Amino acid sequence: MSINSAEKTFQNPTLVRARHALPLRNIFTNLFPFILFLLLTCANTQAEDGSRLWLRFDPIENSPLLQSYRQTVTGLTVEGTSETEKIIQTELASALKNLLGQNLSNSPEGGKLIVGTPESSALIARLKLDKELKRLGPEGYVIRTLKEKNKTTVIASQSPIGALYGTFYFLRLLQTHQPIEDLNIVEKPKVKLRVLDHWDNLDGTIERGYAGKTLWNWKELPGKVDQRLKDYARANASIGINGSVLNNVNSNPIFLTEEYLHKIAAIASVFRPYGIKVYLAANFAAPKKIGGMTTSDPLDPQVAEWWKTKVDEIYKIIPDFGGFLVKANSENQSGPQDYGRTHADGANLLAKALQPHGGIVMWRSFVYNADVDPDRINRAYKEFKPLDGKFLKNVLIQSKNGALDFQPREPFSPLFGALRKTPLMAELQVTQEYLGHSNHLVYLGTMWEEFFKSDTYSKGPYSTVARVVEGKVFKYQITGVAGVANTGTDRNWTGHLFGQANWYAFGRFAWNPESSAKEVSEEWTRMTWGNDPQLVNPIVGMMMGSRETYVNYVTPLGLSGVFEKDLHYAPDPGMVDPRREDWSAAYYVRADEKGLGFNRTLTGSRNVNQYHPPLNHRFNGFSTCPEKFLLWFHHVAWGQKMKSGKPFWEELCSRYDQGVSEAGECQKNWDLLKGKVDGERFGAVADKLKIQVEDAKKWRDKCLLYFQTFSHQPLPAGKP
Ligand code: GCV
Repeated sequence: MSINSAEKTFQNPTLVRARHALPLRNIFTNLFPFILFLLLTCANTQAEDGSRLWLRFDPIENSPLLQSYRQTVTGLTVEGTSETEKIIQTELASALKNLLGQNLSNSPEGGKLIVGTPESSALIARLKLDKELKRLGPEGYVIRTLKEKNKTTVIASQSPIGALYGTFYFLRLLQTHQPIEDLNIVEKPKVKLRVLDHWDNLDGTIERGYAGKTLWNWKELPGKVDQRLKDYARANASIGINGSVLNNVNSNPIFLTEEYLHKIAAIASVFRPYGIKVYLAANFAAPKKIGGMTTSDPLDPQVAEWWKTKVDEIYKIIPDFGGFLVKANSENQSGPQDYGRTHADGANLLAKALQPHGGIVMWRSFVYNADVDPDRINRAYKEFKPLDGKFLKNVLIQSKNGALDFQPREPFSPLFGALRKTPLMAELQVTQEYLGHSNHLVYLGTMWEEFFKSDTYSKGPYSTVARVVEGKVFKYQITGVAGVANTGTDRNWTGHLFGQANWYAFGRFAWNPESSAKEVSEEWTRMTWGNDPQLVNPIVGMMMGSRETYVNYVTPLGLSGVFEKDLHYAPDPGMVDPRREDWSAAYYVRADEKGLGFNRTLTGSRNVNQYHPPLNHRFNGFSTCPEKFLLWFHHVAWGQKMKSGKPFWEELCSRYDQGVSEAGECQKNWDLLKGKVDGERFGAVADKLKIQVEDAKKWRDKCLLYFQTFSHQPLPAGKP
């Protein structure tokens, strides 16, 4: 029941006057505070389904902080009439009303918070920020307190999109209770393309999606556009994401037909004012499949003509179309190799068609044809390294963070640092295919920080993956970070409420790959759960440890590939897939009487040699290889003495155990927050943690019992 309808019931004159006038009035007076309390709690709880994400803007309690915010923001001037500038106006006015309880309508002159561009705002033009703003580019911005102008705060950018990004930054300061009275913030993204890849299918399902169905309602589009698309675009803009690939890389060519292009155009027009371009995953066989041609050979002039005509048509319908993402010659997707051509031939075919329109190609390096090398993880490097420099300027090679497939822990793919003349774009997986789907609480910020901080040594020390991706090591002209999205139609968007943190962190890391996972988790926690240190500290603690905990009970010490067939949720370390050897868990785990792990040293598959010195030596040596990657690079004997002094078997058992007990700790820590967060969200997370703790035990028990059939060693006391 809402407060309003409750009031109406109490004030109903017939009810009050007719039979019980006096007694009722007394009861009402005595019980009023209690009833009001109940109603408020109820109203609050009902709203807490997680749908507001980190953009909650709950009122800041009366405090010196609130007073100082109110004094700093006494008026608002947002100039310009573009769609984006209108969004800035409504966003600011409504956020400030909610946060500060101030109604600040947009005043044309002299507000104490001024937002805009030199073009749209005479006030900003007068500040002569042009040079500085130009250096920051269209997406960069400054937020500055002008001392000489009565402490006015200015959010300025070259373009309205930059001003929108600056607006969300400013609001984040308020949401996270930071001081705002003396600001001098200068920001620009370190990466140009910050793209979410949706593996969404035509039938509404999402490959590896665990939060409901696709947000794109193909049946209703273009006539009806769901309001949630606007909410999605807004959330992305708030974290700087500027592109969405709408369909699965296992792609259906139907998305390239005129009928679908009009549907996509309708989505693009909702995304546009939020600075988001749409991209499509292109099916390489489209000329044959939908074009009525007899071949899709990239060197056939008629095929080239078909793509040119198709791309021209796309730009007529969607003038700011971003370009194509392509999965070719991988997992049954067709590609240039079907015609004896190279990946460069294929990518350049599309790049040529897109180039006059400013479009780009993101060509995936996720290939692992068995005839290239017996070790799956050697294959992509072997295929792409010789092609370096053979791609057109508007092509990026998009590589997953690791050489295998989004495992809970992998060393960085050796392709990072191997391509000097071709921009390498990082592909991260936000959806938790191998990380407990939407059941396990695993914060991925720490995984991405580890990845981006890894030194590739490709141009001497300090050639980190982050700097490679940012184009600083090899001076790439265009740069990008992609993330496989975890969004869907679930009310809370991501299935698990903590999955939202991964969406948020993806945006922050794509904007700045040198971000700190801890800072990002703290920002998100404050905005999502509240600023009380009694909430922030334990939640950040849970998040920061969560990925290591998961690694411990799933793939400790550098294990990989231990998952059940197809679903990739539960353990099945002995699984042999009759379809392909390299889809089998047993292929990766390599358990035998001697020990466990994949020998990729110089006596094995020689994968270590794909890394620059000194990493190749470091990974090759047993004592120099970091323990977290041990089983990735080495086949380790059961009795091998480990750094802890324990034999390997005991160490392995204790890592699994540690994972289980850490998952239990996480659950206990959450339980301590009961009553400190709203009941609905508390319960939703508690339910998921229950599943996680049970799953952790299953992982430990199933894996250790399987490994024991080879090690023939006893399990630690108290184990299955
Ligand atoms: C979209 C893995 C996943 C597939 C995915 C593929 C890819 O194999 O299991 O679902 O396909 O990676 O990234 O192309």
